[in-house]
Amino acid sequence: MAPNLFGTSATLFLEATQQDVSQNKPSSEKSAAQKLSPLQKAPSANPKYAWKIVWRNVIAFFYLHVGALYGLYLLITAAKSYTAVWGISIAVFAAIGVTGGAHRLWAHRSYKAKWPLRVILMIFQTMAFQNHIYEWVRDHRVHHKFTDTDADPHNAQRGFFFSHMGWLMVRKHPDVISKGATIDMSDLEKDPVVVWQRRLYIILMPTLCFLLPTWVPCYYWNEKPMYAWYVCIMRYTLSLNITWLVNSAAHMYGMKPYDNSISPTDSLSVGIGAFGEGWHNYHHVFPWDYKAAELGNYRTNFTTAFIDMFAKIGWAYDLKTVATNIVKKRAARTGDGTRYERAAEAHQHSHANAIWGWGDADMPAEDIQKVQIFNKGD
Ligand code: ST9
Ligand code: ZN
Ligand code: ZN
Repeated sequence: MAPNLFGTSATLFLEATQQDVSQNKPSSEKSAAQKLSPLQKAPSANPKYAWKIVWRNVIAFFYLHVGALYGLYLLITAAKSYTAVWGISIAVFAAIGVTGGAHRLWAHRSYKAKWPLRVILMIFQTMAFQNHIYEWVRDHRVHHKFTDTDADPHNAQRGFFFSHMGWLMVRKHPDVISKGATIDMSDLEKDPVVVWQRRLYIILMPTLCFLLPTWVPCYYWNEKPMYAWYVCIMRYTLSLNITWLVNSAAHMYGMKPYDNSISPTDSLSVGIGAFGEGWHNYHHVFPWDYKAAELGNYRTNFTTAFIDMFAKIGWAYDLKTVATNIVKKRAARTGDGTRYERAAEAHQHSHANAIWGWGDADMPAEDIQKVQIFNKGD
């Protein structure tokens, strides 16, 4: 099931086929098409590829952003302070569900979690409505494996807007689907928590992301339903935009200390806003590190603090990280020299297969042998 905004199929709604981005077009026509279409900066390798706008999503995102502005206005002028505290709490839980759950646990397998923690993370991730775990992970693994190509669902080579939110308003490039089919998802298919969430997502998601967050302020402190609703819309839209910055800003602005040949960057501001997910150059090079950063600095990495806290009671275990000498060696070979000095014979390109995380068949043997594992469980 694809949990699109209003159901499993977008075909029920009005769609518009836009310009063909065929490389066979004359160059004058091609540059005109590029000017018209910010989504089409990078020409497709597939001459048949034409992009289709999913108007249902365009309208939904328009409503969310206008509603979010109104929610902000109500929050400042009229809503009760409890409503604000409640909104912030939901946003924090939902963020942890994405970062600690969908991202570091399920997508990258950078640690393991006992079932009670997996259930908590699944509930939190459902509150975030960023698609169910299975779909989120599939898109994210494809993003890591085929970064900066047409098979990358939010390919940053197609511009800021596309990688930020435009990718959710058009049909996927066929390469995403064909190359995505090569990604191993068997671990998620075996996890009952993931399977159960996927099956019930159509009920769980609206309840946990919209209905409950709106109902609680009305019932417990007599908030006006309209205020509670628009504050809920604001919380959701803001959380989406902060998440999307990891795909847009953290693929464009910042340093590349570990691999200079890929678009992901290390970005302090995204790191703080996105609960520790802004160390994106490091993360793309070492996606199996549970800290998603070289340094486990809690000030910019609240998610690491959360995982460490659950490691103390044994619910999070097999926390994987990368030895400093491996990090240094890689940075010297392919980094931009901003954190570690580049070796004299440093390469311009990494020559390394991109990998999606722990368990990817292309993981270098040295990285597997030299992995550091904390709080060993099984
Ligand atoms: C959202 C996700 O916002 C955000 C993800 C961000 C990730 C960031 C990661 C960074 C780290 C984490 C940072 C967190 C920070 C948090 C801080 C918070 C304060 N492989 O998709 P469909 C196949 S979601 C293989 O419909 P279309 C598959 O067979 C926002 N196969 O494609 C599939 O069928 P099924 C809310 C694939 O028709 C079939 O194709 N959600 C793959 O082109 C159809 O798939 C929305 O807005 C693949 N990768 O439609 C929903 N993909 O699923 C928006 C597809 O049954 N989405 N297949 O197996 C849609 O409406 C549609 O997906 C579409 C494309 C229109 C975009
Ligand atoms: Zn990742
Ligand atoms: Zn990325």
